[in-house]
Amino acid sequence: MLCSSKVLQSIGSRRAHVALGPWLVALRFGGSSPISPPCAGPVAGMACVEAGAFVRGDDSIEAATPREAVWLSTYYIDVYEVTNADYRGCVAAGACAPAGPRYAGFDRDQLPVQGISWFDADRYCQAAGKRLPTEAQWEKAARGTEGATYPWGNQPATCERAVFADRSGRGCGRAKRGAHPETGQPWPVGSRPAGVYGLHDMAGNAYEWVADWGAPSYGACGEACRGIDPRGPCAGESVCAAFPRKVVRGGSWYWGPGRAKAASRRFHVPDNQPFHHFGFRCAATPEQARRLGAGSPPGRG
Ligand SMILES: [Ca+2]
Repeated sequence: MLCSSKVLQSIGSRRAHVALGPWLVALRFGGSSPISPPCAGPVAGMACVEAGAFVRGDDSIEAATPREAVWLSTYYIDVYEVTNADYRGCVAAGACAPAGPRYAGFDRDQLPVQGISWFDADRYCQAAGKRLPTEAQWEKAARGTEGATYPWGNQPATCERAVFADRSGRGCGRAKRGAHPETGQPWPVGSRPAGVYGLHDMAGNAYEWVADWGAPSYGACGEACRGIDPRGPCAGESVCAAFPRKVVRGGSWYWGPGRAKAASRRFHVPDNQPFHHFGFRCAATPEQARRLGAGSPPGRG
């Protein structure tokens, strides 16, 4: 990929306080956008997000400031949250550590796996030939290029669109089994219509780990969170003493519509102590996607 200093300066000096129409993208990047491979072809269970700029952040959410343009290379991302059945398959194959939810009924096959650590999630994605999405990749996949509030656009969250806590209760009124039914519970993945890029449950259902360490805001993160393909503090390396928490995104069945916003951020230590019911989905580079069968002739994938 070509990452000229001119392009970096162009991105860094112009904040996106308005929508990024195609003509505006051309102006913003001076007609010299970075180069990235195109989508390599379909991969089962994944969607491809073409290279380009998107509006990241929200100036009404302190942790998500400032709102500005970020440019991402082409990547793939899972259409669904990883399920209990998926995760158990990885454990059975000896590639993942046993882990999962603690509440009654939360372990059904098609519910999103939850209650795993960031390390468990990272290990699963690697075993699948993928990787956790960067925080920026996750956000672009959740709102598209123009800075929408939710995966479906700017209309309010409803239980027809997402699994979250509304007036009917947590989990859209789907009671938890056993004690404390008011806690609610998640729904099988894909219970709600697909949003931008054809992805399900980017708002609500399971909270989702992403790759990045979490600075308290993008401003506090600085250059590591700006420009082209940002990877967050410490470039996502295995240790980051200054910012020891990872990021989870998208809200969940337990929380209200504010946390389900595409720009909302939450932080937690990667070993998941104290325990929370967090889940995840994986992403892939175009190179990984080719190894997963993208672009192969029918019958040879
Ligand atoms: Ca989710």
